[in-house]
Amino acid sequence: TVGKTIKCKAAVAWGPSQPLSVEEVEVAPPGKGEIRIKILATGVCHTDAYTLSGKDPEGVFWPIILGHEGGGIVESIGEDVTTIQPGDHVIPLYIPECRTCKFCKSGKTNLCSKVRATQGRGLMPDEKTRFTCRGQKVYHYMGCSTFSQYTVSLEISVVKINHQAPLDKVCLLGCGITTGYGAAVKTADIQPDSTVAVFGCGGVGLSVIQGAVSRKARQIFAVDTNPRKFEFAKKLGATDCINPKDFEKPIQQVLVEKTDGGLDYTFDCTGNTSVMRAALEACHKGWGQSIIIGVADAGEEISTRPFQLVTGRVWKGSAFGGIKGRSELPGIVEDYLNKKLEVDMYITHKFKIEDINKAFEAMHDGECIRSVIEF
Ligand code: NAD
Ligand code: AHE
Ligand code: ZN
Repeated sequence: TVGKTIKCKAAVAWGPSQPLSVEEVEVAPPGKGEIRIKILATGVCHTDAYTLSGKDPEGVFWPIILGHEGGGIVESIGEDVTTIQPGDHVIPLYIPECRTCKFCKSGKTNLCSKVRATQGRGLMPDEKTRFTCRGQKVYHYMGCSTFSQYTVSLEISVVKINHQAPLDKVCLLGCGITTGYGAAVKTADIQPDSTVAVFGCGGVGLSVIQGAVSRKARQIFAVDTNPRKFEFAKKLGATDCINPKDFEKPIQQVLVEKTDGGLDYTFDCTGNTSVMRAALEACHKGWGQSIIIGVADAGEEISTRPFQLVTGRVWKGSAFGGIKGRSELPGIVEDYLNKKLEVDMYITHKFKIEDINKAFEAMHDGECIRSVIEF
């Protein structure tokens, strides 16, 4: 198949809020600096549902192949690719790591800018796409498009991982788990003996809890409006579980009262801007830090009294947990293999690609942490 177009199955999104349609697509061979990957498994992240809903101001191109939480094996490589070989096990990265752009060289951020502009428009750097379906061009998503049996990514947008790691599990490290875990240990840099509140205990929030436990936080509040999430939160180390619906008072007030003035660290893992405000205001005066991870709908804005910041609370954000994919993700895969990081428990549902719409339904019904799709 090297150098030839591959025909395979993919779940194509033809328009906003329409069910995905599983059909045959053509995947062009990898160009210069590109690799073609056989995707074996992919998670479904809340952000896939967000873009499918049409509420992502950036995600306005159809048809598109969604998915950004995948694991696969390199089928072939394009010209000038030097660090990846056919047969390598890889995780596609929606934040690449080129090591040459201003952002990569700054040492201050994981937000590589090398191909961000074209990636945000669903295109490869040559302004073209590598997917065709029914004679029509199909757009890429976040540089990954893992809802296809074969996909094309850039060399800078994949990380080679230990081939002993089961791809149907570590695919989840391609987004949700790494995002939450990194936000706790890297963006917030949680210190021992501190207090933490995690708003939203889906795949991302549960991973913040894991990060807080690894940093030896003293008290970890799991906050969710769906109490079915608490069983998972407790298993992963939450010390207190709180449902805001059980209280008349605003949740920030409840938490401030329970913690002698507020928390050292809080995290929004919901994407709801009112929750973001509550998380900031639940922070301790003088030093509390609130990290925004959730992705808000187009047009939404955050607000609080500036006095909240004047008096020492800090508002921050985190993308992919601040993790540099090529440099740091292999170590997180090793943490999983050495049983320092829980992944298996997140997989509450498994589907074949033909049933991928059921994974989106499961996400909305609240019983699900992560679905893994296999081809
Ligand atoms: P999820 O849907 O699995 O989990 C969200 C959780 O929030 C659910 O348990 C839900 O019950 C809870 N929730 C909803 N409203 C709430 C409220 N008012 N108060 C308390 N809890 C509430 O989603 P996920 O996959 O874990 O992703 C979480 C968010 O993070 C999404 O917005 C997603 O788009 C975003 N995300 C961001 C990044 C990043 O890099 N910044 C990466 C992955 C996901
Ligand atoms: N396109 C949206 C924002 C989407 C967003 O915030 N994406 C996160 C990753 S979510 C993964 O589940 C991210 O990494 N952002 C950094 C980046 O460069 O996109 C919008 O509002 O325009
Ligand atoms: Zn995601």
